[in-house]
Amino acid sequence: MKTTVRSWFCRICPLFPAFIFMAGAVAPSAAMAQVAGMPPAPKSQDEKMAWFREAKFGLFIHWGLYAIPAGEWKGQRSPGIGEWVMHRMKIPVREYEQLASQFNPFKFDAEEWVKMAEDAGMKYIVITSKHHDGFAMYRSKVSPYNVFDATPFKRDVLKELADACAKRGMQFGFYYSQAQDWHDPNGAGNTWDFGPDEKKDFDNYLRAKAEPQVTELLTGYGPICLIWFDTPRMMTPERGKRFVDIVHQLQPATLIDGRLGIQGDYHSTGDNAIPNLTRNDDWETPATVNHTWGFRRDDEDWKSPTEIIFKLLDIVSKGGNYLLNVGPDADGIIPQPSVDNLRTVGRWLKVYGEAVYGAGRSPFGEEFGEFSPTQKDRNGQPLFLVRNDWRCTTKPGKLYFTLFTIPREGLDLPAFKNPITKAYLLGDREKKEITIETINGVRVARVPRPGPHATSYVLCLEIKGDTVER
Ligand code: FHN
Repeated sequence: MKTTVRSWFCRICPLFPAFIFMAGAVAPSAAMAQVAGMPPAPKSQDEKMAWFREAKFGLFIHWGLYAIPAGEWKGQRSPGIGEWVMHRMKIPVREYEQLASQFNPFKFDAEEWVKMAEDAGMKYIVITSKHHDGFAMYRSKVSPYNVFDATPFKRDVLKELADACAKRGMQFGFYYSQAQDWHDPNGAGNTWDFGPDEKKDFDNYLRAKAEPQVTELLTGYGPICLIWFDTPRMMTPERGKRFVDIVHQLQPATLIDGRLGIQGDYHSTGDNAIPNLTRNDDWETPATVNHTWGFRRDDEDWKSPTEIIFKLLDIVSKGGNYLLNVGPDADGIIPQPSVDNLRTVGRWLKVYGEAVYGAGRSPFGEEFGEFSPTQKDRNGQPLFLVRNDWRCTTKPGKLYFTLFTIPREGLDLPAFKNPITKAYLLGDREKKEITIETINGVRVARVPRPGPHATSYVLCLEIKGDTVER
């Protein structure tokens, strides 16, 4: 007969409940000090955000026990996103936690994952340290329900990734589900085992598990570039502030995303949601490379490299970052089609990355499209008619037009007053001058296709003056 993680742990550790209680001992206190060797407190919000504004493109990884059922439970297809299988199928904790005894991803290679992100041109990695199912993907002293203590794998996945990231100079951050925890009787979300959320002692869960685990994550894994909290159910400002205090005290340079339930360092959009127009704050779109976050065996609808490049430029030109997810399988393999597509994007970025990394918003806006005066979207709001011919990003004295359709008759440049001093294609070593003609007051760039297979490429205009005058 299979044993549950909890019963197994109770057998080898009869003091289990006391152990959980004592876990509070690692909860942060007022006396908690910044961890030695961590980056110093930034002097300003601009300094704090600098790496994020430069990075633009990050890798999200959803990995956990849910990679084993991979979208199916007892022969039945579980609809929706893979990591929600426990919730969708109302799997009792006692059954779900047995997955831990099967988790043995012998093909997991932290260096290979980090190298893949690097090849894709991604500048930071954010991985699920604990998703809603409550299972920690690292060696946690707070709860034995973790990848080291509860699986035959017995390796600290996050430590291996943290080391590989440190070695390769990759920024590393954690996703942490602070509110939903379907394994904990007082965590939000599991109503089938533990009854309605309103009746739970949510603060007990926060103090005994979530806060101490976030403390562990910020003390044992080197500098953490950001913490990605999610689904802030039952998170009051007071509860949110307790997490902010932990982060600020332990690693003041660590960013907090926009889903804690209290103001973070930047805005997180909805899943896969790209705003129609420019936003002036710091923001990030979390997005899937197919339709799920955690691995599903039946989801092979991969976004093409061209789609990914368009979304990346769309986001950067509106002032945001693109956090693109992969869902490794139960062996520790990132599905090959997603790897192939991401590497193709990386090859594109090797040539055209100047238009992306550290690039500023479009000074125009008309290229995004416009609201239809008559048509409505499915929410009854005016329909936004998207244009996708080109996107524009900027650096002082430079405009980058990434073109997604090849205008045979030349690209009509949007109106701006600055004289153009140089025009060339990025990636052209000779910087061959592109002809700009003025026709009826419109400047037209005669852009040649740089190669027979080019689907998107970048026209760089050097202009007089650092900023665009319209
Ligand atoms: O419920 C989660 C979901 O599983 C996934 O982690 C995404 C990523 O943005 N966040 C929540 C839904 O918005």
